[in-house]
Order: sequence, then structure tokens, then C-alpha cells
Amino acid sequence: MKNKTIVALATPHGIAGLSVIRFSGDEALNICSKVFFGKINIANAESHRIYYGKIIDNNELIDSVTLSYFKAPNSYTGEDIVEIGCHGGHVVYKRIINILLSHGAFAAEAGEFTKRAFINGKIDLTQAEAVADMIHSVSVAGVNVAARQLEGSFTNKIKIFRKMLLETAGLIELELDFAQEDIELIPRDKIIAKINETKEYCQKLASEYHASQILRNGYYIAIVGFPNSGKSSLFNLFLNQERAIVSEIAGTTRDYLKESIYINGYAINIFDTAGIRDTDDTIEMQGIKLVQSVMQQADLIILLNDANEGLNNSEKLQAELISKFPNTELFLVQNKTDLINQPIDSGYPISCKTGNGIEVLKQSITEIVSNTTSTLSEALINERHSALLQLAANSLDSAIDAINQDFDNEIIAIEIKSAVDKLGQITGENYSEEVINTVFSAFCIGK
Ligand SMILES: Nc1nc2c(ncn2[C@@H]2O[C@H](COP(=O)(O)OP(=O)(O)OP(=O)(O)O)[C@@H](O)[C@H]2O)c(=O)[nH]1
Ligand SMILES: [Mg+2]
Repeated sequence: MKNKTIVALATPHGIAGLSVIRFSGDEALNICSKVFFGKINIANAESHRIYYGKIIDNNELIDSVTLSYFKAPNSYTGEDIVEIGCHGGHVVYKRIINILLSHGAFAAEAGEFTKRAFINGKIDLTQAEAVADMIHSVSVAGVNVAARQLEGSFTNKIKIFRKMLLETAGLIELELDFAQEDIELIPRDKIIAKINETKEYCQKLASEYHASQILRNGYYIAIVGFPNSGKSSLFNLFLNQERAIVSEIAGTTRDYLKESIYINGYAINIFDTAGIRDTDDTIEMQGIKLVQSVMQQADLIILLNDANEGLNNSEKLQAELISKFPNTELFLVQNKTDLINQPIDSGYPISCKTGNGIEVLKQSITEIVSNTTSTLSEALINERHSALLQLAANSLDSAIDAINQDFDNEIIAIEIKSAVDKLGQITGENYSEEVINTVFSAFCIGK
């Protein structure tokens, strides 16, 4: 069956110098030839060339445009692709797309271009996901990993392990043929070592989901502490802007505030929160409840203590936070050091008033983000990968158990093949329509 020819805007909506409209499908050139007028009849266009001409519809000049043609299979989707570069803005691209739709093109669904690239074998599933991550990542490090994933770093590694497991399963099955003779084609300890290697790789990658999320979406920092400790002052200092209200009245901040910034190139989402204390004020109480939910999503809690109230003033709160959020990093920061003369032997001494100590604090934040994410190299692990990798590791664990307990070769082979199947689902070698639809629905239209 012929694929529908799809069309969508590939660039963002809005004011810009240019917009790019993308087409994919057998009819792309044919449809264009009805409305594009240049030096040649565009139906005879050569692949990988750019043409200049006018879009004219019903004798009305719509725009002067460029038209690029990529003949199947040498295109992003593997189908005929035409890209029209027109003037930017809100109106021009819409007019052109509407004209193309009226001549037989269909509006593309979210991710449909990349989905076609996958179905036509131009890229596999992890590469398609890398495309989305390239577009959505907020950090340079995230884009770098996605670029390697797009090149196939993750896929290739998975393929190597998949092949090794398939060979191992094959040898184990082959032994079945010699069951009477009691032949061992490869020693059991060698098989276990091979399976273990893959299992550890799967577990390591599965555990990289959290670090991958940080590179995709940024690192989450919550500034918390007693009222008046200077949380909003610190928030403003990070932002370099008077964003939050600062006052000497305790209980100034009620709702939390969230902003996104870069610290030494790392993308950070930073929250200013209501001061924690016992209060009868119902609005303030709600604000304090929200602090809990902010801390729940945080990668790092900055507990800001007013050093002028005593260096140990937040000790009890610190102990509470550590027991409540044992997996969250916590920095104790001593603020208002401009007001005290004694040496400070705990936490990070700073003064929001003078700016002292802020650079050291920023440096430590940078180090902690960098350490959390530095292990990532091959892939930005998403929830789908992580779940499949964990299932593969579990099957391999069962395979090792089966070997150790001298189970039948058939059972060992079944467990290994189950892991092979999970790895195949990651790259999309075996996939279901449902998975594909979920993966591509997260894309934007035009990608
Ligand atoms: N001397 C001195 N005063 C500071 C410093 N940081 C903040 N302050 C003052 O402390 C008071 C409280 O500051 P905020 O930033 O509003 O404190 P907060 O923790 O956000 O307070 P709430 O929102 O009420 O919980 C203000 O009067 C600030 O000017 C500092 O480093 N030195
Ligand atoms: Mg405040």
C-alpha cells in the first residue's frame, strides 16, 4: 500500500526569518508541482538540490520560497522528502500548508516523520528516542550523549550483548543434541562469566535513568529552612535578579517559586520555599506542606541556616530531613556570616548580603551535578529502557541460578532468550504497535 504523503511545519510557530515546511511520501513532488513555479518543472527535480521559485495558488502569489528535494531512499524518512523554506511569521506557512493539504497532502501526526524513518529501517528505536532527546534536552551534556546515541553507540553495544547471548543460548541448545553423550560444549563457568558481564551492563545502564533525567530536564534544587534565614535572598542571588520578595518579616514566602538557570553550564531548576515553622496561619501552613512536595522532587536540598541565630540552630531540622529524604543530597549552608565573627566549622558559610561564599557553593553544586551525570556516555536512559534492562538482568539472574542448580539446558536457554527478547525490544528489533505509538506520541509535530 502506498503511504500517505504527509506535511507539517518543521520549525517553531511564530516570528522568525524563515519557516521550513516538510513533506514526506510518494506524492510530495507531484503535489508541489501544482503550486511551485520556478525555472524548471519541479516534477523533474534532481535529488539533493535546492530550487528557487514561487508558490502560486489560484493566480495569487503566496510567497517566494526555496525547495529542497531528497529522493527515496536517501532521505530522513527513507521516502521522497521535499522541504519548502518560506518566510517566517504566523501567516505564510499556514497558507502554504493549507494549499498543500487541498492538493492531496495529509497533516502529519506527532513524530510521524521519525516513525517512518524507523519503519523504513533508517534508524532504530533508541536512535529515534535520541532525536527527541536532542530536541528536548536542556543541557549541553544531555545533547552530547543524545548525539552519540543517535550515531548508534547504545544500539551497537546492545547488539553485541544480544549476539553474545544468542550464541550462548545456541551452544546450550546444541548440547541437547548430545544429551546422551553428556558433552559440555563450553564450560559452565565460562557461560556464567559471559552472562554476568551482560547482566552487570544491563543493571548499570538501568541505574542511569535518574542521571539521564538530570541531563534531559535539569538538576532540581530546593532551598529550605526556617523563616527569615534568607532563602529568598539566596534564590535571587542565584538568579541575579530580584525575583522573590525579601523582607525582615518572618513568613514572607508562601507559595513556592521555581526558576531555571545555568550554573557553570549545568541546567538547574531552583525552588524558593516557605520557611518551615509551627504556625496557626492557614495559608502559611499550606505553603509549608508544599515544601514537602518540592523536597520530594529535589536532587539537592539546600538547608539554609541563619548563622546569626546560632550555627546549630537548624540541627534538628537537618536530622529530620536526612531521615525523611535519605537519598537526596543535602548541603547545610550558613547564611548571614557578615553578622558574626566566630569561625564557622560546619556547612558552607555564605552571606547573601555581601555575596561571600556564593562562588564556593556554586562550585560544589557543579561538582555534585557533574559527578552524578559523568558516568553517562552511551545513552540517555528513559523509563522504557530502564524497565526492559531490569527485566533482561532478572532473566539473566534466573539463567545463572538455573546453571548453578544444574537445571536442564532447555530451561537455561529459555531464560537467556527471554533476556535477548528484552534487549531486542530496546532497539526495536522486535516491537509492538502499542510501544511504537507510545514512543512517537511523545514527539512534536513536524519531527
Ligand atoms: N545581614 C544579612 N541579612 C540578610 C542576609 N540574607 C538575608 N538577609 C535579610 O534577612 C531577612 C530575611 O530574608 P529573606 O530572604 O526574605 O528570608 P526568607 O528565608 O526567604 O524568609 P521567609 O520567606 O519569610 O521564610 C531580610 O531582611 C534580608 O535582607 C545576609 O546574608 N546578611
Ligand atoms: Mg522567602
